[in-house]
Amino acid sequence: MSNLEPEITRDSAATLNRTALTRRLVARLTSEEAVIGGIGHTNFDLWAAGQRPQNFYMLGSMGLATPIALGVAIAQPQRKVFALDGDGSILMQLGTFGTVAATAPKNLAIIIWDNGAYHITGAQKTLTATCTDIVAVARGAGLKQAQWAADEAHFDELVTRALEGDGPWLIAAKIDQTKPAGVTERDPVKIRLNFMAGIGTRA
Ligand SMILES: Cc1ncc(C[n+]2csc(CCOP(=O)(O)OP(=O)(O)O)c2C)c(N)n1
Repeated sequence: MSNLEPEITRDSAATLNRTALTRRLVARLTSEEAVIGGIGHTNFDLWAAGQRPQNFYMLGSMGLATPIALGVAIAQPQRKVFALDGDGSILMQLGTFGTVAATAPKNLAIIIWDNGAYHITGAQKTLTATCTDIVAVARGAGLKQAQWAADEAHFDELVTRALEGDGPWLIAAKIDQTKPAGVTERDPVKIRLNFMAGIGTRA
């Protein structure tokens, strides 16, 4: 991160679209990077962006994408790992930021889709819609390479840094409340077995 870069805040960041950004991210993955999709809309869009054996789709529990991704990143340090999560979900697991910072896996990137709402359960407002800045929280927890995406091009730039440079990284994107482009097939056993095969822990 350059010191000359203008500081981007949640307020100054453009409002982007999760479906579009997820597709942009997935299109960049050429080295069997693992992607852990958090509950709900986040993993629905990951599913809709094209299923990959290295994708894990978390069903049911909020805030577990990052802890799962951390485990994968530690177990397989040669593999880049992305965790995708909604703001409501990560707000339930803020301790995770400190754990990631303390563990400091170079191969881990966390992406937070911040729509300021628990959208899937009725768009109740989350704290980020009022006062909480996820990037500031992450930095305070020790994740120094945490940044808002100013716009789509900047999101791509931050993904490039995560793919090419040493992490841990956190990219926060302010997003709109458009519904996701698909729905994940609800078969947890199949998801687990596919993922294990995808990351080479099962034949
Ligand atoms: C521990 C727990 N509490 C509540 C729920 C119900 N629930 C499922 S998804 C969700 C909202 C998720 O919000 P966010 O992560 O911001 O994603 P969005 O729906 O906005 O895409 C809630 C409250 C749950 N699954 N698990």
